[in-house]
Amino acid sequence: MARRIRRHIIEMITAAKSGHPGGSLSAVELLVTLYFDHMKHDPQNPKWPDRDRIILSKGHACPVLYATMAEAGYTPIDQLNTLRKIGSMYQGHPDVRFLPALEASTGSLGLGLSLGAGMALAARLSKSPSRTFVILGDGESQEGQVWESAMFAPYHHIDNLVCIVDYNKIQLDGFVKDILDLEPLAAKWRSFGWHAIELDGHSIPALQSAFAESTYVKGRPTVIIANTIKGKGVSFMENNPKYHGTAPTEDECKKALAELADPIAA
Ligand SMILES: Cc1ncc(C[n+]2csc(CCOP(=O)(O)OP(=O)(O)O)c2C)c(N)n1
Repeated sequence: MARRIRRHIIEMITAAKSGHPGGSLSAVELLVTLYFDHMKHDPQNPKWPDRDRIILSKGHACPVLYATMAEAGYTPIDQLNTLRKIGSMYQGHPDVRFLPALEASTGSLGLGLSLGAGMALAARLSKSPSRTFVILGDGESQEGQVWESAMFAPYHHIDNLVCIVDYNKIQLDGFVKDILDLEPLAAKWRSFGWHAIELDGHSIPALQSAFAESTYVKGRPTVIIANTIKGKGVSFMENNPKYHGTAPTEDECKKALAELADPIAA
């Protein structure tokens, strides 16, 4: 499924001739594990009040969200290539006006964890078992509001909230450590009162056990620092800041799809 979603990402962004491949590819296993293994949700009933919620705070990486939601049965797969077209449900950043199954419109970085903390707190007040998952970028983590919500959630003991940092070490036009280093990142989250787990964000078994662990942590939220590779799965995009916001050419698309071919089908 992860490989399939990577192929969708490449095809969608190539068709749109613009978009963000690097940060979409780094987050594939995070979303696949949540949608296909961990979260309680129902694509036939997207507004089920007790559903688990996911907020892609790093909204520019929406191709991974759209491809995963389509494969999960929320939206049509055959329209993925309308990404970024006027009127498409697959807007350049997630927009609930066009895709009501989304939990929030995102893309203005820094806001998602506040939204998620509010949703998780609301669920608790409503005595709902719903849990909320927020996916945050590392460059995004330089935004001040991230740390306001990081302070808020443990203070209010919001233990049905899980924040996943897609720690791919690259932001818009360079490496995070050269622009505004986040280290020591896990220690920062722990000092704010979070239960912090560090893992390989491309390991589905590691993600499965971390999400399972988060359900047992009581009295405080969990943050998963997911070490990932920007552009993961496509050799010439991996760890290359150029592919933060550059669409593949037709030739690059062919090369990428060949690398992502399904070995079982081949
Ligand atoms: C408030 C705000 N400022 C700036 C931008 C422009 N912008 C889009 S993506 C990006 C870099 C994000 O880096 P990171 O969070 O590391 O994302 P990833 O590497 O996971 O794609 C920036 C600055 C934005 N979308 N929102």
